[in-house]
Amino acid sequence: MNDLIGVSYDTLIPNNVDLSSDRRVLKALEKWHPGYINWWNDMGPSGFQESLVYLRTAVSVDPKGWAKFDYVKMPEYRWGVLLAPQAEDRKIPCGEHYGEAAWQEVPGEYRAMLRRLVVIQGDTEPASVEQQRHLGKTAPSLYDMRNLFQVNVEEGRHLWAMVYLLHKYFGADGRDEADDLLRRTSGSEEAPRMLGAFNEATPDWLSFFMFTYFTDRDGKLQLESLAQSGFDPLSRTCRFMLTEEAHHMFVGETGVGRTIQRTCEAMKAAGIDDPYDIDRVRALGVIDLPTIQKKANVHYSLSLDLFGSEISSNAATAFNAGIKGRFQEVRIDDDHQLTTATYPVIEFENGKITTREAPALTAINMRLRDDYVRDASGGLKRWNALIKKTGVEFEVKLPHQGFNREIGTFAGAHVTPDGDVVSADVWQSRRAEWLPTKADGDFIQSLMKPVWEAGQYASWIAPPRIGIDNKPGEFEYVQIHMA
Ligand code: BYC
Ligand code: FE
Ligand code: FE
Repeated sequence: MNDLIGVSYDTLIPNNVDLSSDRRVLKALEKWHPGYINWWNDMGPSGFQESLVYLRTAVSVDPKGWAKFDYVKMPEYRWGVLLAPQAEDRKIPCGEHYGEAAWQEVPGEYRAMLRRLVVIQGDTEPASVEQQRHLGKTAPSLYDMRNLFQVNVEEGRHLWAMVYLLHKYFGADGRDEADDLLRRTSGSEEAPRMLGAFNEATPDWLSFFMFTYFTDRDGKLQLESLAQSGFDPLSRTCRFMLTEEAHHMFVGETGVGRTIQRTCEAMKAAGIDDPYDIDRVRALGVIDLPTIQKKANVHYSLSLDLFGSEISSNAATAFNAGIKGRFQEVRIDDDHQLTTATYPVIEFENGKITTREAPALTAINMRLRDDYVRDASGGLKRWNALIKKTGVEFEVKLPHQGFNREIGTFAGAHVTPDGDVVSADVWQSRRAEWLPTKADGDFIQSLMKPVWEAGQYASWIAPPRIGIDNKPGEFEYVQIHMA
């Protein structure tokens, strides 16, 4: 029974994949569901499970009308399985099967590779919810608290998206993988999450905004490349996830922007011109710009690690198989097989940073990371325009790609944010200029005081320019009922 907009509510799990006539998968998902709810209650937003949150729920995959806003208790959010509409006659866009019909079932020879990618993607989603679970308690406003919870429930839905694929297409080992996605935990010693950045702490709201700006953007680029997959169900689910992802990056960009705005306004009002006059700036109850830069440095460098090694046979194999494409593969004007093409790859060797042409097929990760760097630089231009408008002289910059890296050619290298190669000793002695220190963290923590009156904002952040769903400034985005 489908309603007008194509999403069916006749099972526990809203969906547009006709679950009600797919008893096997429906049963498997219904069996997985209680474990998910337990995970959400244990590892999801701490302390706010009883609160009413003004959330958007996906009720359609039509780009014009997919969302509905209403007050919801988070554990009652309708996490659904929603795929973008099937494109007619879709072809495999790259690799050795280029131009063949896209797969509707898992091609046997690529089963293991596909499963691995789906599992890695799925693993990051709950990880981010775990990383952010304590932030509600120090929300700088109800507006921000609501945005945090919106991001959290949608990351929960992204987990559902991958779990659906595992149950539907990967049989018994898919079921085991789906269970393991609820077993690993961010930061755990025994069973950590799979990728580096997802085991780091998100200790404060500035980190949350930087994470949604920089790390959710890795999500965007990875989803873009999985949206090019020749395995059509993966492509379709990623295409819909991308519509939600846009909001996460909006939360990050505007969150950092509002923080910067408030700092500059407070400096101007107090007659402070020097952004490095840190004690005086901090005494105003705002976060000094150099510390904001340091936070950007950490989150950007951790996010660059998520692209894997510049030269990768895994990535070449996935591309060649037609399992993972390049960013906007179908718009690229080439043979989509990369039989002879080369691509410039950055390399650290014998203490020097150089660039060399490598076979493009092996440089898929490098290329996606370049696309990411371009995408990530947009927000910095807008942040810097905000600063300039207030008359403060400061520019937020992306550090060099070699700075603070643990994966790829720069792992173990000592590169400054400006891109100079220095000795380990020099790097260590200047570390505190580039990355947040314990004292920086403590200072930020001291500002993280909850503000729970509608329309009020913490000292360190400017109000948003417009409300969510066009709500007025005084709107009560969260009705708090503590558990
Ligand atoms: N940490 O050939 P290599 C998101 C491993 S974020 C730990 O260099 P490959 C989200 C790698 O697994 C998007 N290990 O790399 C954001 C491999 O191990 P094995 C998540 C790492 O495979 C915010 C070995 O090193 N989705 O959605 O080409 C909130 C050599 O690998 C790391 C995806 O990532 C690391 N950083 O590329 C919520 C898409 N980097 O197999 C959600 C799926 C590499 O030798 N994943 N390794 O044991 C992929 O496409 C690829 O696996 C990667 C790595 C891009 C991650
Ligand atoms: Fe996600
Ligand atoms: Fe996200």
